Parts: sequence; C-alpha cells; structure tokens
Amino acid sequence: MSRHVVVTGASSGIGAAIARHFARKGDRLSLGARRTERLPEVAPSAFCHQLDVCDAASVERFVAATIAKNGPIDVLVNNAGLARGTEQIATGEGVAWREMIETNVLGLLEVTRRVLPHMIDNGGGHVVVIGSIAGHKAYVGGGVYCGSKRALQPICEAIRMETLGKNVRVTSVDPGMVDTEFSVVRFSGDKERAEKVYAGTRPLVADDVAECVLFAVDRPAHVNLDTIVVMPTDQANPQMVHRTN
Ligand code: NDP
Ligand code: 8X3
Repeated sequence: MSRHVVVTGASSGIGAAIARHFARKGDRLSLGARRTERLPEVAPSAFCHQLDVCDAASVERFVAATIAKNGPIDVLVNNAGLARGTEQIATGEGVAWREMIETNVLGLLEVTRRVLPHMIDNGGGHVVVIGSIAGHKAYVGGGVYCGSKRALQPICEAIRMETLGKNVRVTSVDPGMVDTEFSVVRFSGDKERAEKVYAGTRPLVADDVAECVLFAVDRPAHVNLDTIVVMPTDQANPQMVHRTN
C-alpha cells in the first residue's frame, strides 16, 4: 500500500536519494528544503514545499501543507542537516555552532514534535533520523557537529519510550563519509577543499544510505531497527580513512 513519506532536506545528497528510492516504490512523497526550485527534479510526482527547519513558522506551514495534500504521515525522514567549518572550541566564534545546533537538533525537534501527534492519532508511523558516525566518535574541529549528532541518540531513545504502545518506530541511520554536497557546504563553497575529503578513497554514495533507510522502513510493523551504522569499507572511524594517494 502506498505510504505518505515526508523527507526534510530533499534538495540534495542523501535526502534526494531517499526521495527517489521511495518514489520508485510508488509511495506518496512530500519533500521540503529551502532551495525549493531543486525539489521537482528530484521526484517529479512529489509534493514539494518550502521548508526551513530553523524557522518555526516555515515548519508549521510545511507540516500542515503536507498533511492537507497527502494525508496522514506514515514515515518522517529527518534528514536536513549540515556541518559548518572545523572550528576548535578554544578558538571558535560561535556563529557556526549555533547554525549546526539550530539545524541539526532544534530543527529536527521542531519538525518531529509537529508530526508525532498526527502519527499517534493515526495509529502509528516511522520516524527516521539521519545521524552520523560523528555522533559516535568525536574528532578535532568537529566537537559541535559531533555533539549535534550525538544529541539525536537520546532524542530517539526518548521518543521510543514516550510513544511505547503507539506503534511508532524510530530508526537512526548513521553514515560515515558520503560523497554529497556536505563538504562543499561545510567549507562554505570551497569545492577544491571539499574534493580533498573524498580524494583517493571510496566514500559511500547517497544511494547506499537511502537503501539502509528503505530496508528499515520496509521491515514488518512489529520490527524496529534501532540504529544502522553504515561506513565505507575504507573508513574505520571519522579520522581513519584508507587512501591510495
Ligand atoms: P547535502 O549538503 O548534500 O544535503 C543537505 C540537505 O539538508 C540539503 O537538501 C539542504 O537543503 C538541507 N538543509 C540544510 N539546512 C536546512 C534547513 N535549515 N532547512 C531545510 N533543509 C535544510 O548533505 P548530505 O546529503 O550529506 O546531508 C544530509 C544529512 O546527512 C545531514 O543531516 C548530514 O549531517 C548527514 N550526514 C552526512 C554525511 C556525509 O558524509 N555526507 C555523513 C553522515 C551524516 P537546502 O539547502 O535546499 O535547504
Ligand atoms: C558526516 C561524517 O565524519 O565528516 O556526518 O563528520 S563526518
């Protein structure tokens, strides 16, 4: 049966790949991002709507519009997120830290808190969170990004406890290095620097992560995959990557 799947941050990378995979399954899609002009190209049949997860009014409009268009939400994929810079704690200025925490943590909460009551009222649903191995292991210059991803773990645990008995599944999909626009965003448009992150190694591609999401969502309703950590074979942790160059 066709499901209503909402994907945040669907204009690029992992979110776009997740949207394409669900679209191929015939599910009803609602896609959100700030760069709305990109969304119809991702999945032409999808309902596309402006979304800035850092703006509560935008989140409110987005969730209301998706339900009005596609009905009760069966699956919410909280994918919107970013890293900004590699500031260390002693020398950081705080602007990038705020942006990461507001997007990755508070933005995710703003979306989720508006969707969960509908799922509970409608007899259940599935909340997917795109975490990161950065949430499992910190690295120099990544303290705040790693912290923002680590924060998602207790949030997922709490949702599981708070919705127990309501048929709500919660899955965190936590990738290692994925070749997307992530590093271009992190380095504020410096493509040369971004390319070096993936040079000489074999990173994951967005489709690899999308397949993990699909696998979790396609399990029977009584099966909840808690956390999927997926890394390139050539990566042991955030800072140990095998390179041939
Ligand atoms: P991309 O930069 O390619 O995609 C990020 C997406 O998030 C874009 O669609 C962007 O849309 C959206 N986004 C960012 N800020 C906002 C906002 N305020 N409101 C709405 N949407 C927003 O990177 P990835 O695809 O790699 O990143 C997707 C997720 O995967 C992130 O949560 C990231 O932390 C996580 N991740 C990435 C890894 C990697 O190595 N690439 C590894 C582990 C996790 P727009 O700018 O149009 O609003
Ligand atoms: C992105 C993965 O290792 O670059 O979440 O922080 S890493």
